[in-house]
Formats: sequence, C-alpha cells, structure tokens
Amino acid sequence: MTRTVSITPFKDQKPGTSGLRKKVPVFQAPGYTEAFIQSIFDSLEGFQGKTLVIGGDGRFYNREVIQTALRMAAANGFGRVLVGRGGILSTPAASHMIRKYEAFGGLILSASHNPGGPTEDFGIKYNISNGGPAPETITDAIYARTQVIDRYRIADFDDVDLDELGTFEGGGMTIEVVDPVADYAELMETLFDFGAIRALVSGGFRVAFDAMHAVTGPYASEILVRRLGVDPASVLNATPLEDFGGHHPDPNLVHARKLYDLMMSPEAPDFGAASDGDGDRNLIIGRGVFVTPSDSLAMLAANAHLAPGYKNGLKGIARSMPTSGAADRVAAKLGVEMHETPTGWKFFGNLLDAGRCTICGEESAGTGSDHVREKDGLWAVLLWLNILAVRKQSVMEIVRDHWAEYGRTYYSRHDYEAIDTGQANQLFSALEGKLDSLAGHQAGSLTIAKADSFTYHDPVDGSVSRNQGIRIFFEGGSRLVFRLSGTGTSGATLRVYMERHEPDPAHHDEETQEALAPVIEAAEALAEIRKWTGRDSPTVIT
Ligand code: VG1
Ligand code: CO
Repeated sequence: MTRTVSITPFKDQKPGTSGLRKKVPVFQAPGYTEAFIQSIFDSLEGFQGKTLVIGGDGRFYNREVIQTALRMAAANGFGRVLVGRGGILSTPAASHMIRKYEAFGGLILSASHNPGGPTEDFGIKYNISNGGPAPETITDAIYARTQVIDRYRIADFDDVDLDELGTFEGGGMTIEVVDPVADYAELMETLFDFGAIRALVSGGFRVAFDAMHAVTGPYASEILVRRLGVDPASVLNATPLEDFGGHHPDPNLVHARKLYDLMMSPEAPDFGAASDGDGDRNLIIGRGVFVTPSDSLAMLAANAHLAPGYKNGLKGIARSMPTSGAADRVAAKLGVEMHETPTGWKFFGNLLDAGRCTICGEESAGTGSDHVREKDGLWAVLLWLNILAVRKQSVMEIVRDHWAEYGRTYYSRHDYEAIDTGQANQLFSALEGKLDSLAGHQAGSLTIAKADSFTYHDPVDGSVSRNQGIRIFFEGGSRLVFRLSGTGTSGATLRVYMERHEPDPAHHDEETQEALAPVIEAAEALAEIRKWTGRDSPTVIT
C-alpha cells in the first residue's frame, strides 16, 4: 500500500559542497528525511521503472534512512533498487555501481569525514546516471523544491534484511541486496597491475593502511589483504563502526596522527595510507615523507602511464581552484589540457564525460580518474602502489625526483572551524570590499599582483558558477585563497589555503609552515582573522 503524507517544508535543506549534511537529530525530526528525499525525486524526471542505487558509509542512522528510502523509492515508481549489503557502499563503489548497472541514479548516505553517532553528522547526496554528484542545476532544483514541498509518498512494507544477499520484493519494486565490494574490486583489477603489486609486497615491501573504522575496511581487506597479500595486521581499524570509534574519519595529519607518527618513526613501513568515512579521500605518507594531496595529484598524473589502465597517457588533468599549481606543471610538460574548477567533485563530471581530462584532484585529499565520477581513496592508494612497484624506488625518492624536475610547491591549509556565521560573513564582506583595490599593495612582506573572486565557466555546458573563493596572487608566484566550507554542520568554517613554488632543490628541505610564513602573515594582514573570529590559531592545519 502506498500512502501520501502531508508535510510543511523545512527551510534549511540546501545542499552544500557534497549533498545535505546536518546533525543526526535534525534528520530524525518527523518528516525531515522524507521531505528531502521526496524533493530529490520530485526534481527528477523519467525514472519510472528504472534502477536506483542506495548505499552509505555505515554511520549511525544509515540503516534507518535506507529503509525509508526503499519505501519511498517504491512509492515513487522506481522499478528496482540495488543496495549494498549492510547498507554499505563506499562513495566510489556507489558511483561504479550506478555506471555498471546503468542505473538512473543513486542515493549516497554519508557525511564523509565528519564524525558519526547519535549527536553527530549525517548526510544525503544524489548522484546522476553518469555516477557523479548531481550538478548545481539539479541541486538548485532540489533546494527550490524543499521550500514548497507539501507531501511525500511512501509504501508500507516490512524492513528489508540488509544483511542477506538476495532479491526481495517491496511495494511492487525489486530490491537486490548486493555485495558492496566485488564489482569495485574487479574494476580495480582492470586498472592496475595486481601481479606487480603482489610481487612488491611479497618481496618485503611493507604497507600500513588505516581504514579509520569507516567504510574502506571491507574494501581494504578484500583488495589489499586477500588479493595483494598485505599482512592483515597492517590494515588498521578495519571494522566499520557507526561512530567511527569516536574519531573523525578524516585522513589528515590531525586525525590520522598515529599513522603519521608511525611513518615518521624508525620502524616505519615503506608506505602508509588512510581513507575517510565514505572512502573517497586518501592520505599518502611514505617512510619519512608526507605527500601533500596537491603533490600527490601531480605525481600520480606524471606517473600514471606506468599503470595498465593509463598506459595510453592522459587526456587532461583537472584540479579544484584551491589545489596547488603542482599538477599544472605536469600538464604543461605532458602537453595536455589543464582545468581549474570550483571546490567539489560535481564540477569534474562534465569534463570527464566530455573526455577533457583523465585525472582530477583536490587539495582536501581527493584524487580520482575517469574510471568513476567520484574521488576514490583506494584507487589512489593502488595507483601509488603500482607506480612504486614499477619504479622500484621509495616514496621519498619519487617525491625528491619530482621536486627536482618540477620544483617543490609548499602548500598548507588552515581551517578555523565552528566560528560564528555572522563574523565569518563580516570577514568575507570586508575582504570582498577591498579586492579591486589590492593590486600593487603590500600584505606583510609580499606585494599583491592580482586579487579576485573565482568564477568558473564550465567549458562543456557553458554554466557559470560565481563566488567560489577569494584568490590573492602575489608577485613571485605565491598564492592565498579564502573560502567558507560547504560541508560543515556547526557555524561556519573558514579555510585559508597557502602555496609557494620553490624551483631551487637547495631549498626543498624547509619546514612547510616556515616556508609559507610570508603567505601566512599576508593572510592575517589582509583578512584580520584574529579580529573577526577571536581565534589566535587555526583549529586544523593540513
Ligand atoms: C570539503 C573539501 C572539498 C571536498 C568536499 C567533499 O568541502 O574542501 O574539496 O570536495 O569537502 O568531500 P568544503 O566545502 O567543506 O571545503 V567529502 O570526502 O566530505 O565528500
Ligand atoms: Co569523503
């Protein structure tokens, strides 16, 4: 039986950088989750009888929302839903599943790297038939719909047993509970030389992978341990937990500190990596060397041809605007297109679909390629391992060689989390107000060459996205970027991105924060962060 339930709109359902993210109690308010899911369905056309993929990162409330989504998909006329066993699908695996089974789209339930639990974060994101996050035209339509929605449709049937593989019927719709790992693992085998990686590992090369009690545990166990021979004891925190063990499943130098300390110690394995809540981010650390995500993108792009899936080279490279220019130098050398997009994976979809780029990346530990339409944590780990297996050098040697050839781009991001939204807006207005008059002026010891607010013109569909971050370019090539986060759930988060390119290998051994000191000083001089936020120092430095 299908019911139509009357509701009044919730005014705060605006999708951010990556779907709608709120605290769990917000999603638990009667009708809240249903209103958002119905608004998604109401914004789509032509899905009657088609397939929908549903999966999540396993966090608290995942199972409940999946049951609701199944009942609503049936009531709205989907013909079939593919759902990962246990309600689990990593974000890249969900993207692959949508593509492989030619689904109409997918619902990905995740708040990614944000903490989980009864009072922590939850999220819902819609992906389109190319496997990628819905573009802004669709997320804008969804938001508009949330403002006026007055009913949702739901079918009545018992909870589906998500822990048993098999095919069920519910509300006239077919529900298939599928293995969340198998298809993804098979895809990875088509891209990388598993034999070469296995030989590397059996030859004594040691790998440590931290799954952070998040979704990549089962993927790492199948791929790294079972198929590649990595010691199971080296896969840390491999069991997904609803609260990620009380930690932030964010693979950065703060939340993956233990792995970092291990990799810097005398007992360090050869290669350390971690992924985030939903498996789309990666952290790469060699023995004694942290590879910044911006550098990792550049190094993967420069070496991708060593892996079978990329042996014919790259069509182009894309990076988000705040990501460093290291990859641009690789694109220039390779003679391929380079694209600069706003933050968030949804902007890469058109470029990938149009064959304008093969590899994409973000400074926030996201790298991926045209094999799916999401960033992909384990993919980046496997590409690194494939490169290491072919080059037979250490991570440190590969990094050093890269810097010697292209120069080193010192890079850091300073986050000021959970600041007052009003103060954050004031800081931005003040900065925007003076953008046009900054050129030629000093900020600390640096001279400003150019300042603007980033606007993206999508070369494929011609759409324009404004106000995507403030950019300050300095004479000598350093750059500073200011943005407000679109994934946080409390107050505002100010992100300040700093970079400086250093061509001279004699200066490639500086400590990052020291190397960037003039840019950090300029950030305070320009934005008066202390004055506006009352904070003396960032919450997180990556
Ligand atoms: C952050 C990152 C961005 C990333 C987004 C989603 O967004 O900066 O690069 O695409 O998270 O990643 P924001 O708006 O908070 O800066 V994930 O792994 O949270 O899906
Ligand atoms: Co993520």
